[in-house]
Amino acid sequence: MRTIVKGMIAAGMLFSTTLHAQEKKKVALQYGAHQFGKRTDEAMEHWRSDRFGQFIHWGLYAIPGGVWNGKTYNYAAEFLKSSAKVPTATWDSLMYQFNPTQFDAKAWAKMAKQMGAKYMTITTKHHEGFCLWPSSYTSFNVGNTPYKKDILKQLVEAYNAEGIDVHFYYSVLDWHHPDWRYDIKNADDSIAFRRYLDFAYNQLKELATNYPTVKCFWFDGTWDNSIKKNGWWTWEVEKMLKQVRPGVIVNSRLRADDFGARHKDSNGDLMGDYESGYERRLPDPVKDIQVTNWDWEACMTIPENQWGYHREWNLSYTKTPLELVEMIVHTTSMGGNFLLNFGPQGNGVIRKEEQAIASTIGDWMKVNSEVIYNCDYAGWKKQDWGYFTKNKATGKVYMVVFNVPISGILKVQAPDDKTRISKTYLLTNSSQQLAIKETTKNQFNIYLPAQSFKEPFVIVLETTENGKGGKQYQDAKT
Ligand code: FHN
Repeated sequence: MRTIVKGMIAAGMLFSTTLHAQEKKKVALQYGAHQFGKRTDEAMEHWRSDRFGQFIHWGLYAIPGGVWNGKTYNYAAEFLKSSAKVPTATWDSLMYQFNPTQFDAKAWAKMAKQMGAKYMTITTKHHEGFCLWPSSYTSFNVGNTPYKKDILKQLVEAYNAEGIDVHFYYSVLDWHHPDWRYDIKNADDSIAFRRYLDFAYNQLKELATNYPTVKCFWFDGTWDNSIKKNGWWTWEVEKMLKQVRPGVIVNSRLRADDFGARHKDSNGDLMGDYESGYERRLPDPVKDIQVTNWDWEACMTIPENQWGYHREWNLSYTKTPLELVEMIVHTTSMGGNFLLNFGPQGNGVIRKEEQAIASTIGDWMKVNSEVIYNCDYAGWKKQDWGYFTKNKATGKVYMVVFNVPISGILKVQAPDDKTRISKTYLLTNSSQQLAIKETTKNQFNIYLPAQSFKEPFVIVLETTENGKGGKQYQDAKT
């Protein structure tokens, strides 16, 4: 008994020392995370239930489309100014060629709707600094081009009319603005950059004020030392946006803390409302389940690394519609949102290759989107045939099958002893139930009907929570 008590005291001491050490490790921060865990308000629930969005990169870079003075640059088309070393004044004069007479915001919105996108994120200003709205804070904006009209307003109206939310991408990095600095090395930098921060703050306030249906601000270009040394500003911006537009959502890329830590503060807590660091990559569906501790979004290009329009479509491998569908499902299965990018041409038309991809994705979504919207990580062990998702409202679990085993048997493992499968059927034919057999502790075989499947398909699992599974099975003693 005495030994147990001694052990307990020792364990207690160890626990309190560890706790103390952990407490001590927390750094006091003024500009770190201001909320812990997922936001649970209606606006965030809505964002989370959308799951699939369309990203649009459109700016002056769409005019040269990756080609400068007859030379094709393989790097991202929106970086052409930098890769072709174009002087700022020369690049900026592209605005006098900006006249996308074939731009039809309604056609873009219809395409997004058919594809199944629930929100659209538009580059209001990319690194080149050109603004798609008539900003009062710079003349480098669409109002001073031959086109003149407010692109942003047309997009917001057209997408909202289709029931699609609009999110604003904003690059803090600005190649056009004379006060932008990559680092603060002296007092002059400090003064100039302070002017830049005021400018960007004012533009963001202008966007939040003038486009009241905006649902999210998607920051980019915040990785330089200049911003890392001004974490206070990133917090001021987040606060201001939320004051002007209560409920508005802000991605993690905006923020830097007191010590320049980005995305996650110096204590490891996420800043902003969701993690937006997944760019052109998805989490590993087996190892990275912990990402579900906070909201997240992955953004993806169709070519390897082109966001803006590039004249050459085949510079790199371009993903197929089914690869992209798999990414949408994979992302939902891990509790994230998926943002798929499009780069419209300088004339305002979305290239035919992207239209075709969107249309094929939309065809699949039309039949199967029930496994995406309002769905989440299901808690079932990942299997080689595909992904599980779970509808948050109905509790239905979906198996989205991408790889059909030659045996025709899909293996599944219930997450616990209580969960039992009561019914399985194809999403496209609920009257056709599939045979199920429990094979060992909490593991089941599901038998596919003898038919060939031409595209990823869905099996619905209805479950009960009153099982007492597993008692009759014994693990081997080896
Ligand atoms: O440099 C940009 C790039 O052009 C594109 O906008 C992507 C989208 O996430 N963000 C930056 C790189 O992280």
